[in-house]
This record gives sequence, C-alpha cells and structure tokens, in this order.
Amino acid sequence: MIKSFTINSKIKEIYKSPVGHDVIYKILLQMGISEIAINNPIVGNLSLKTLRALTKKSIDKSFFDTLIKLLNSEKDVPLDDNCDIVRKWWKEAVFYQIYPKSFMDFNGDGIGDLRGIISKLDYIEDLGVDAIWLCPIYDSPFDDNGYDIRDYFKISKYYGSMEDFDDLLREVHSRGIKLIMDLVVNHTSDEHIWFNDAINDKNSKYKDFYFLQESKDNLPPNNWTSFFSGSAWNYYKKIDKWGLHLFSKKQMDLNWDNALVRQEIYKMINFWLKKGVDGFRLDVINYISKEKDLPSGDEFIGKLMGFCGIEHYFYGPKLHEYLKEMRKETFDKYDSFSVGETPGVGIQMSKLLTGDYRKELDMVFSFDILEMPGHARFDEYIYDLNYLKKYMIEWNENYGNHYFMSLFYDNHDNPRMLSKIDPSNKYREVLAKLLAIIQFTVKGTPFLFQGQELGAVNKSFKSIDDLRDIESINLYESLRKTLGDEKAFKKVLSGTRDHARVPMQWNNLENGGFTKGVPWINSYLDEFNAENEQKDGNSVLNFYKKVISLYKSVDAFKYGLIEFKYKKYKDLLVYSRKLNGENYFVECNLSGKNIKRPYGNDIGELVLSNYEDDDGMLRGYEGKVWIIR
Ligand code: ISL
Ligand code: CA
Repeated sequence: MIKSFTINSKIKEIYKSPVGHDVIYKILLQMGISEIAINNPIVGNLSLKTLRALTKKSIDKSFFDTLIKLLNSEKDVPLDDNCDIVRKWWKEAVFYQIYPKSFMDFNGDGIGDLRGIISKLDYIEDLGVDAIWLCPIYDSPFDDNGYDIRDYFKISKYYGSMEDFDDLLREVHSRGIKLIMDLVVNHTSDEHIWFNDAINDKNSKYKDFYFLQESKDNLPPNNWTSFFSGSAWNYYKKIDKWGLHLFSKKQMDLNWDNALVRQEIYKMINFWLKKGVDGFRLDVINYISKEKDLPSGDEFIGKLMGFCGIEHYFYGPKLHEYLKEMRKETFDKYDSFSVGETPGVGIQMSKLLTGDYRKELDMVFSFDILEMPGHARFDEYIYDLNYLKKYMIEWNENYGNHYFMSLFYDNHDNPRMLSKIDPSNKYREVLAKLLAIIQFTVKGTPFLFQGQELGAVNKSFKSIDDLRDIESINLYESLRKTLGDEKAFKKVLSGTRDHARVPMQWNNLENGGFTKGVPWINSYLDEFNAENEQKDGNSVLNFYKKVISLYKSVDAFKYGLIEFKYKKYKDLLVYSRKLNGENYFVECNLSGKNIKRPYGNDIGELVLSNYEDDDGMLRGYEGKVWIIR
C-alpha cells in the first residue's frame, strides 16, 4: 500500500508510485525533457510545495490539488516478482486489424463490407494471421466511421446483415482464426434510442444514462475540450441542459456511474460473446470513469496535453472497479480476451490495468511509441528509430511476466509509421522489412494494421476535400481561422487519420481492385499492391510471411528471455531471445548509414535478413536474425 501524498511530498517519492511515475513521465515526454532530470538529486528532492512556488506564474494551485488527488486515488503497487510466464493464445497470436470501410467492397457501393472481408479470408490466412480485430461494424450514422454506435445489436446496412456476420464468424473460425470485435462503450451516437429518449422525454428512464447538466450564464458546465476540436458540450434547448461529448458532437459520453448503464452494456457484451466472438478491443476504455461533479481542467495541463480536462477522466476514480465488474459479468464467463485502448496511460498504470492477478484487462495499447518526445501527431518531424529502441528497452526491461505488451506501429487513427521515419519513401521496402523483424522478435503480441504487410505509406491528399475524417475536418476548420487555409491543411495533412483509412490495394485494376464503384475516399493508388507483391519473392508481403512463420515456429520469440546489448550504441538495436536452449541474436541498423559491428562479423548461422547478402557491416536499415549454436 502507498502512503498518502501531500503538498510536502518530494518528486522522488512521487515518482516511485505508479500514478506518479506515469504522470511525471508523460509530462516530461510531452515537453521533450529526458526523464534523467528526475534522477537529479536537486529535482528529486523538490517538494510539490516548492515546485508550486517556483511555477506559480504558469501553473495554478488547482493543478497541484488535482495531482495529489490523482496520486492518492491509487493505493495499489504493481507486482514485479519474476514469476513464470503463463502461456495464453493471445500472447503468441498474430493479430490483424481490419478497418471494414476500406478493406474490400463486395456489392460495388464504394464502401467496404462483410462479404468483401469473407472474400479475402484466404489472403489473411495465407499471411499467417491467428486473430482478426474488426473495427466497429454496428449500425451507425458514420459520423466517426462507426465509433458512434446507434444500435449495438444491429450490423450497419453499409456492411451487411447479421446473417453476413454469422457467415463471416463461421468462415473465420473454420480457418482456425479468432475474431475480436471493437467495443465502443465510453459513448454512443446521439441517434441511439437511449439518447433520443433522454432528450425528448422528461421522465425518460435513460435521462441519467448520459452527462446532461444544467448550467448558468449560457456557458458549458466546465472547460473540457473535445478531442475533435471545440468544447466537449452540446446545448439542448428542449431540456435546457448541456450534454458531454469527449469526441464528436454526435458521440455522447455514457454515465458509467449509473448501474443501469453498466447492466445494459454487460447484456450487450454477453450477446456477442454468446454468438462466439473471441474477445474485444475496448475503445478509450480508461475514459469511462469521470471525476465526480466533472471539475474544470487545469489550463497548463490542457495546453500541454492539447485537451483540457483530461486529468479528470483518463484514469478515473472507479476505473478499476468497473473493469473488474465488467470482466466478472462478461469476459470471464466465456474465457474471452480483452485489450484496452488506453490513451495517456503509462507503463505502471498499464500494469494495474492488465496484471494477470488484477482480473481487469488482459492487455492495453499504450500510445507512447507513436510519437517522439516533444512531438504530437500533427507535428511534421522525422521519427528517429533510436526512440523506438529506447521505448522497447524501457518496456521490455520493466514489464514483468504478470503483464504482456501489445506491439503495433500502425492503426486506423495514425499516419503510417514508414512515412514518419522516411517521408521520401527512399527506404520503403528495406525499412518495412526491418520494422517487421523488430515487431516479430521483441517480446510482445504483434498487431498488424491492414496494408502494413504491403509496406503502405501516407497519401499525398491534395486538399481538405480529399479528407473524410471528422477529427481532421474539425481541426482544419478551427486552424484555418488563425493559420489560413493552406497552412491549416498542411498541418492537418501531417497527422490525418485518413492516411491509414484509404482502401486496401489488391491488384492493378481500377481503384486497386477495392471496388467496382466510386470509393468513399480517394485512394491515390501506389505502384505496389497485394497481387504484384504476391508474385515478387522479394516483396514486403513475402517478407512478412517469412518473418511471421519464423515467429510462429520459434517459442523463444514468444516467451523467451530478451536481453538488449550495446544499449548506448547509437543507431544500433541488438538483443538476444533465449528459451530452452534456443538462442537467437537480432541486430538492426536504425539509420540509413553503414554501421561497423562492435561485436565483429562472426556471429552464428543466418536465419533471416532484409538484405540479400552480408558484406561485413550493417547497411542502411539492415536487419538480421541469427541462430547461435
Ligand atoms: O490518440 C488519440 C488521442 O490521444 C486520438 O487519436 C484517438 O481519437 C484516441 O486514441 C481515441 O481513439 C478511439 O476513440 C475515438 C475514435 O475516433 C477512434 O477511431 C478510436 O480508435 C472515439 O471513439
Ligand atoms: Ca459495399
């Protein structure tokens, strides 16, 4: 148990607590300051009181009150004993994320659909995939492409029918592949029957399903901002109340403190589990517990994080309670897998959310890998793989056997990792293969996002009219007032989620074979696609097949001890994976320049490389896997 923190607590004590570690780590990350600063005795011995006095011009008192409250809200300390690892299917599975709207269109309306996915299951099986994560397919007005659910029990008519879903699930299972669904329960669409009823019927039994609050002087109840620009509140004249939406104006936050909400959600989860789905990816699941009375956010934190109020809901007071209850009422009844999407949560909080002894989630997606320190998604900068090295070492060396990492580069919310590192595409193929070597040989569960196996890169969208993502369009509208149209579009282009949402490219036919109709978004076709990569023995796709089959045939890459070597050697990532006598050695050049091996050239038996030959040093982005006999 952790003792209570006060304004007199010292930074070094705070940093030892799970919440304190992650909050301080995150603030330093956002500011681009190395966490070495914390080890400086002068800094470590600073009390919050002194810090408050030193920063009173930029940080007001409320921040320190909030921080102390947050620190004292978490009494548990993660277990870090070196227990044996418990083997689970989801610790050794290759996951493949499908964004249904852009995967494959079967009925020619320009929108991907379930029958389109069924037609591509052989391709997915051939790649070596063990589990599919399917982004939302439920009935939705598509304000946020399905993350605004109108009916949890109905398949969107754009994607097909419930029979089509049953066919898909049967076809997936018949191939020995598992299916996990996207569970969006932090909010519903404003067109959901619960919300409609709450707004239109004064005595509605759903009126406490949402955050509908009175407010005075025609102002929102607090200063929280939405992730999609603007205030996080809508005003409803009919009931003279304000409704909370952390995301789009049509995505209304559910009030998880209402037991009736939780009961309805658990009923829905069990409906899908009874149908045989194998688990869920839980959308922004760490946001579900909001601080009582929704206090206004600290302006300094708001500026630093880009969103005001986040400190009051990213790790709320009842988060663990609700996750334990959810697991007991649903997942554990079907031995179902759960991975939480948890923006803002660091390594220590991740342990308290996923420890096998905690009975909450099995795994989380942590986002600290996605952007370099001091940078945010809409910044234009070159991603240095030495940061990825630092991240992998940090997590692999501190995430014990009670926990298991998810490993991903791309998803439907981010630009392509390849383009962050090399926007020129000069190293596209060799870099894509290097990233594959790292993702399938460090310790953790690999999650591929559709197109990553082809070496997909960002798109050169020409104007805001090319974009479809509500987040991008809202951001453009708010930026253009100050930056003007051109600069606003340039800023949005660097981070738009649409880079990842353009249709898959299957062959050389029109629209890359994605649709015979007009695609819902212009895909700006690349010269590569699945068909021509299938035929090319040296393609990224065929390399992914090789590295996936290596990963699946070698236990050491799933459960083996990982040891990093030459950690201080810039541009070089080297580690071994050992288990039951198997000993593999992985070496990666994280730069485009040649590197001399500090350990000499006599290593062992070469198993896999992204270069045809070996010329006595590591060339640009060269990666090699060796067996040490
Ligand atoms: O990372 C982010 C904020 O820190 C955002 O890119 C992202 O919106 C956030 O991670 C939440 O994403 C999830 O919830 C959103 C939906 O738009 C995203 O597609 C989904 O992945 C609201 O449901
Ligand atoms: Ca379609």
